Order: sequence, then C-alpha cells, then structure tokens
Amino acid sequence: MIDTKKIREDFPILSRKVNGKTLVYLDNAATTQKPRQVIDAISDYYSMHNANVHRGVHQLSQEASEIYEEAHKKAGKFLNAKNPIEETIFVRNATEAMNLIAYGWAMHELKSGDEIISTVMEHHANIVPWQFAREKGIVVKFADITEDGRLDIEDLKEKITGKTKLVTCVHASNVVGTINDVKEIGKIAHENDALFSVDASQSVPHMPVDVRKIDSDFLVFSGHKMMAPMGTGALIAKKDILEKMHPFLGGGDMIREVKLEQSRWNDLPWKFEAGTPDVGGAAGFSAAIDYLNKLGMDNLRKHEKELLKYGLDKFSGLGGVDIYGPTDPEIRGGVITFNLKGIHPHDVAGILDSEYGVAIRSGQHCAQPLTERLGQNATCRASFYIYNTKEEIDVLMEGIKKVKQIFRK
Ligand code: 7TS
Repeated sequence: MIDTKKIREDFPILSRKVNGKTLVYLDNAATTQKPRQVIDAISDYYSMHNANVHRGVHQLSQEASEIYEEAHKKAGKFLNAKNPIEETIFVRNATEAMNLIAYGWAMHELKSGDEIISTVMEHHANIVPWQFAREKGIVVKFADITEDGRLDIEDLKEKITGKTKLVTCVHASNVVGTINDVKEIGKIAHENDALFSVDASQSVPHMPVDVRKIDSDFLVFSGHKMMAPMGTGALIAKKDILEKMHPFLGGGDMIREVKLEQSRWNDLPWKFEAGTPDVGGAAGFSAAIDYLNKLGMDNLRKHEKELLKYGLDKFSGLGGVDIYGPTDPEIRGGVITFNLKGIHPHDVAGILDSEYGVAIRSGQHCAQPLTERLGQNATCRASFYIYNTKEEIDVLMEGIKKVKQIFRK
C-alpha cells in the first residue's frame, strides 16, 4: 500500500548528507520535510500567478484569489468542515490560531471570574495565550495527567464548574505522544455548556481528523508539520461562533466598509485575515493536502503505527532507558520520547547528529510544564513521518548504543 522508497524520492532533502552520513530525519514533530510537489507549487505560484488577492480585476489577481480560496476549501474539506471556506481561517501557524481564539473570543466574550480549562500536557501555544486572558480576571486551570502520560479525565471533570466557558486540549501530544479521546472530552465540555477547542497540530498531519465527528468549536493546526510551507496554518471553527466573534487583527481585506468613526467587517473567513496574505504559502498548503489525500490518512497512520511499534520494541530491548507516555500504539502517535540514564539529552542528540546524521530533538519541546510533570529537565524525542523507515530506526538504535558506550552507561 505505502511504497516508502517511492515516497522518499519526492523529498529532495532526504538524499542529502549530514556530517558525511545520509540524513535520518526524525524531528517531524517539530516540522516535516516538503515533497517536490509542494516546492513546485510555490515556485509555480511565484513564476506564473503572483498578484495581490481580492483587490484587482486583472487576470493575475483573479488567479491568485482563486488559488487562495481553493486552498481554504481544500483545508476545510480535509477536516470535513460543514462550510469549508467560511469556517477555515488561515493563520501563520497553530500558535497564531490559538492567540486568535484568546484575543478574538476569550477577551471579548468572557468576563472576570469565567473559567478556561487547559491541561498540563499542552504545548506552550495552548498555555501562554490563556495566561494573557488572566489579565481580564479570567481563571485558567490545568487538568493533570496520569502516571503513564494520559489525560486524567476525572481530574478534568472535577475542575469543571458552572463558570467554565472553554475546555481546550491537545489531540496528540508532541512529547508523550498520547492521542486524547477528543470526542469524549468535547462531549464533557458541551454537557457543561462550555466550548471545546482542540490543538490538532500533531494529529491533523498524521491521522484522519474530522471536526464534525469531534464536534470541536475551534480546532487549530500548522501547515509546516504536514509537508506544507512554514508560515501556513488554520483555525477551523463553527460558523455561528465566528460570525459573533470579534476580529483579531484590523486593516485591509477584513472590512466591508470603513468610515473614520467605525467599520463593518467582511464576510467569513476574510473578517479574520487582515492584510496581504501568504498566497504562495497557500499554494504549497494546497499541494500538501493533495499529496496527503493521495497517500490516504489511514495509510499514513498505519505506517507510523508500524514504525512506533518497531521503535518501542527496539527501545525495550535496551537497558538504561526511560520511555515516557503510553505504550499502547492505539493511543499513541509516532513519537518516542526517552532519556538515557545519566546522559544529558543534548549530548545524545549531538552525538547522533555528528556521528550518524540522525536528527532528533532534545530539550523541553516547548512543553516545559509537561517535562517537569514527568520529573525531567529535558528529554530526547524521535518523531516519525510517512517517509521514515525501519532501517532508519535501526540507525537510531545503533547511534544510541554508541552514545551509551561513549558514556560507559
Ligand atoms: N501544539 C503542538 C501540540 C505542537 O507540537 C506545536 C509545535 C504547536 C502547538 C505550535 O506549533 P507552531 O507551528 O505554532 O509553532 N511543536 C513543536 C515541537 O514539538 N518542536 O518544535 C515545535
């Protein structure tokens, strides 16, 4: 079904050498590599169609507008949004989408004493914007995790009160890999008259995600983690909420009419997209979605699950290693976060890079509260994507054995 060898040929970067070795790229949770189809789409946009959108009657402007709108439609459909164009707001990344919700919705709709519940397993992007909301007297609480790195649903339920207006959580953790049961969490939020927001940054690129099945009110993700260019991403939100919501940024394109005293907002989604957008990025985003649709998200998930099982199995055969997060691949994305006892993660990552050309991430992965909750200062993380192979995991394991040898552990 999945021909990894053929897929790899689409990614020029995968054949380059790093420190004399063929690159083994296992930092996909940070960002994924781009296939030639995406690189070509960006090049084609700038070579043949570049113009500003929604502003000109000339041919190029119309072409650029079409490319831009088509990208919205594709992204909305990819997530099964009910109104694909209107409910898809393009942003630079998941972080910006989260800030849009905080500034456009929370700061305007909520009042002092209202409560937002996030969790300790979040990326900083789903923590810090809510801390800004505290300036308005909004109370922010964080649900805990279980010892094996799953969200503690009972703790979440206990934290919900009559004042809870938003429950927000990560779909798949970028550290422990846990895939949260967002359908169930959303149900709990809605039963308590709260809205539900999902950080799908690590799920949309790796598995089928359906906003109608989840019944999310807001769902955010970044394009660059799913083969699309950096600087692309989306918020998918329910139309009735977006219609009532205050815009985040003001300026050109987001208005219908401007008077010196006041202005009226443009239709969705443009009301939330002030200024000249990244149309070249959107062309690449479209091409990435086409690429993923062709592969099939079920196939992609299956491939990563195989790699995860293979990797976890190899790790379990090593001594002196701690693995974080659930061991059941059914509830875990393609992320293995680990520590070698007595060896600093930066040393591990440094040796893997310099001796084996293996790129993994070391540090806190922009999730300091979670890293501390795991009782660590830092961890190592290998994260997979569709183009990774079992042979690459073997190279990783060889490198890890070498690191242990160097440190005599
Ligand atoms: N949410 C999750 C779950 C993430 O993994 C990330 C990025 C973000 C939000 C923010 O995405 P951005 O595109 O807005 O920056 N995670 C990582 C990571 O794990 N290593 O580098 C970036």
